[in-house]
Amino acid sequence: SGTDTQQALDFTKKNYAVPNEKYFGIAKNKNVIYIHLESFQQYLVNFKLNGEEVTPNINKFFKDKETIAFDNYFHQVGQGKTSDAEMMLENSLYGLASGSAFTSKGDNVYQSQPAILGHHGYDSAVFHGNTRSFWNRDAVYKEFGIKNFFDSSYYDMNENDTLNYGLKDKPFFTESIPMLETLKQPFYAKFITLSNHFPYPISAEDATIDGANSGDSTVDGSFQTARYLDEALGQFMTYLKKSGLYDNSVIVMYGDHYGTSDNRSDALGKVLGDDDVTDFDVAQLQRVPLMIHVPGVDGFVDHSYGGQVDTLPTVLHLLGIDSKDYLQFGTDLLSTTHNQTIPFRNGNFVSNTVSYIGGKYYDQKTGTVLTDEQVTDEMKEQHNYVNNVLGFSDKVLQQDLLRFYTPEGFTPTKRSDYTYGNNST
Ligand code: GP9
Ligand code: MN
Repeated sequence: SGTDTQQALDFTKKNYAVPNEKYFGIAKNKNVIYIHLESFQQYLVNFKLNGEEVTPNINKFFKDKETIAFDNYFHQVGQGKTSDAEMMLENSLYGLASGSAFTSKGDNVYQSQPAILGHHGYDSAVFHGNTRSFWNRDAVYKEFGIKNFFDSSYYDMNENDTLNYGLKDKPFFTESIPMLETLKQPFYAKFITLSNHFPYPISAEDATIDGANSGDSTVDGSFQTARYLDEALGQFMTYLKKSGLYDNSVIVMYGDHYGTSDNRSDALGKVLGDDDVTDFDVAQLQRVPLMIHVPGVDGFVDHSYGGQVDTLPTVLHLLGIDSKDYLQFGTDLLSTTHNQTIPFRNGNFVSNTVSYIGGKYYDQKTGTVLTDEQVTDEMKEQHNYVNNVLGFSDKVLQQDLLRFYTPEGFTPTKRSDYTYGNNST
């Protein structure tokens, strides 16, 4: 109801973090390019396998003099995996406790990034080499205000160029370029990669490095598919630089979620040199990359704790759009009052001082379990915040609360304005 909406709004208003003056609006009117790194975790960044970097191009982007990179940024997905990551990045709302909100809440009202940017004169497109109905994207993207959805019907899906969930990343980027060039600037564009996905199959021809040696073929192969993704990206980066888009766009690269599930952590631990992967370690492994390239900015590695829900307010503020009037649960990572308590979807959390995992509090620096006496009021407050924020976010999705609130200057998205799919072939 309207009252529930007001309570959720009051909660987000109280949590709102004011933009950092140093960064607010420095990327005004620039294009925004998101690159969704499938199943890509932070441990891959700068990781060497057999003495060689696995992802040299991503490492280069991480260190770029104009990149603000985060090394304590966590995925927060639940069962909705990729779709949960997209939900969080486009709306700064959490996914649901079970299932995928894309599937069950695909008809809700949203005030998403592509629609917000649309009101600021942006064109928009998502590129993805799988069929558009996967994760119910063809329905929910319309509610998000995404003008163009280039799904597999726009690509050459020949046998050689496809594997696992769809188009391989190299032909994907190559074929996307002419479609990207049809967009009007400034644009929002999101590229959702596919090749680095469980169970990590790869052809002999595409495998340009040896796999790892843990004995778990999915863990071992994932280093080869990560390299393939990296090479595809390297080619795309070359294009972005040559075309001038690199200097005219905010480029956001992020990992969507874990690539290795908890029950394979021991195999992964073998490769990473950790022979006793504890519950605490598994939680720490949920770090994924977030790298934001901003033309002209003095780049650095930011060690603040953050999560996927924090991405949207951060990017909006870089573009000079205040998130204040939107119902968003994350806070700007670059704000001096950014909230560093990062909820996971199951109610666990991590933060710069303490982690809460499976009913136990851990000292974040040492990883040791805290005794009851050592658990401070502040930690309990963090725990409280986690329960509240997840509860409010669930209410927004379950009761479709954005129906009852329209931010000033925002026009509700109309599904009938959008048609997807290429019927010309
Ligand atoms: C499918 C792709 C994978 O189109 O985005 O989704 P996931 O299995 O990672 O949730
Ligand atoms: Mn995914």
